[in-house]
Amino acid sequence: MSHEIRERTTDPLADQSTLTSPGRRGFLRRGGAGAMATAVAALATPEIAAAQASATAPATGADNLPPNVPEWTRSLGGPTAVPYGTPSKYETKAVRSLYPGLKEPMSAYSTTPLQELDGIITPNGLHYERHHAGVPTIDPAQHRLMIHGLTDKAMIFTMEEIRQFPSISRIYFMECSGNPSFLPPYGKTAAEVAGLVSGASWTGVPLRTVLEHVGLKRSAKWIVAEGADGAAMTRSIPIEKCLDDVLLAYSQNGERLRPEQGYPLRLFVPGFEGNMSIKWLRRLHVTDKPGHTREETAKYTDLMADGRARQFSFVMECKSLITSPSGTHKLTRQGIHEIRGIAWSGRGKITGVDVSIDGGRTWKAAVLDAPVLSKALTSFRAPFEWRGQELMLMSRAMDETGYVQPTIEQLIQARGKFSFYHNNAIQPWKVAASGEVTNGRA
Ligand SMILES: Nc1nc2c(c(=O)[nH]1)N[C@H]1C(S)=C(S)[C@@H](COP(=O)(O)O)O[C@H]1N2
Ligand SMILES: [Mo]
Repeated sequence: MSHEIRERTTDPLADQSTLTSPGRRGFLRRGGAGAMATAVAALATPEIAAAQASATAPATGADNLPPNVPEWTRSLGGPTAVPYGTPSKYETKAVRSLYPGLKEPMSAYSTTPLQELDGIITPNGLHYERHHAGVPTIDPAQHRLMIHGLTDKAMIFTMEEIRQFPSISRIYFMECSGNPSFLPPYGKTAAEVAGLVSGASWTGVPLRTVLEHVGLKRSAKWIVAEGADGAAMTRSIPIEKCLDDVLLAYSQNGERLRPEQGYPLRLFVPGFEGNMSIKWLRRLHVTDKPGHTREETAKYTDLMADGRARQFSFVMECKSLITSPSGTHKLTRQGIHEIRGIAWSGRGKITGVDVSIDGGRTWKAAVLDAPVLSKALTSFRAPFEWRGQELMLMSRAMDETGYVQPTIEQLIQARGKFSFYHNNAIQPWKVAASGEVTNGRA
């Protein structure tokens, strides 16, 4: 519709630009909005009327379509300074939902609605969640971080003391290692397929700074981190990583952590599987060996084809996902469209993403949007043409180590059929002749 109007520059409706120019307010005040609407309606042509009828807006909303002046332009808006802003009430699809198959919300996952979002930052209310025992309500004044073990001194910090250390902000992705599981049912939407990944700007104190403050003994090789939730989730992190880029994070996208993300303090372990970023962090035990906790023995190990389990598979390997068009989307016209998606690697920067529309027979390079940051989501885009034929859309990412995202067949070949975590396989989306998009793996 907007396309139609732009082409018709000789049409009287080209004057419509006056409707949106800043000067219109004055006009409205002088002539009155009603008079304006009538004047413009008189310019309507049969072509425009037909285009309006075919527009997707509901019939009842037709009064708000050009050439009329919509009702919201003819009235005063809502109040200013709502204490905390929320998205438009029309954005009903941009919400988290329980991971498919899960019914109870305590030891559960919820997914980021990737197919509704753009760019590399996930809004805080939509960051994916994974809780082993629900979300605790923690009074920051009563929260403490204890550091002990192979340190020169054992120390307990208040939140204020932690925030007084020099801080940094970094944009990173976080992904659950169970994203997605190898097992059916395969999801319908991008969120159901791989919505346990999000991106945010995290602010906090480099763990290294605080470790230098307490002093590490030479024998310190691991740090066992423990959460204050009912699960007391506990994981061991190698000391080299702790001294590299691990954060004691207290803010996310500029505001304090959300309770779901670990308020008031979480560990953030860039590029490693999400379960190591212990939320509601209360204790760091510096040791000379890993804790071999429940979360690194019974859980979060990868059963291999020979029956042995791979332990401490920390890094989230390079991966990409087409978010648009993706499952449940629909192409409504033939012509040029755009593949959009996100790519990420726990080993560093994304160096390229290839896309295919013919199920992997031919590939071409997508454009990466700036910024391309290490261990962060990276946006990619690629145009493609749709002439009503069936397509199989795919993307495959590469990172700065030269690693290329595998197919599911390659992954199963390397790891056998019994692995549950660390599935970074290429995800296909099928476009039907009707334009409807569904999971190509279903
Ligand atoms: N204390 C605690 N930390 C935790 C968890 C938990 O249940 N309790 N879940 C872990 C898992 S499995 C993941 S994937 C990430 C999820 O972080 P998010 O909910 O902020 O996305 O937190 C990790 N840290
Ligand atoms: Mo996880």
